[in-house]
Amino acid sequence: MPKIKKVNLDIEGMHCNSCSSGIQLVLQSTDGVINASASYDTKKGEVEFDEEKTTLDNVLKAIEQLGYKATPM
Ligand SMILES: [Cu+2]
Repeated sequence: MPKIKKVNLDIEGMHCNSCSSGIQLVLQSTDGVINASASYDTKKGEVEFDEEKTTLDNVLKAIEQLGYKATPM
């Protein structure tokens, strides 16, 4: 049974719309992530993931590897 968790994020370091789409694409292709969105306008994101397959820490690290800083709200 998947254990779905939804987390809102504050994302620092985005400077245009391609930053937010890049984050979105990488998160969506991350194993265990069901749905992800990021917005340059609001500097926020939302990620839905399966806790059986990944962790919030992994999601935050994936964003960090792209050069941004995400903080759960
Ligand atoms: Cu950018």
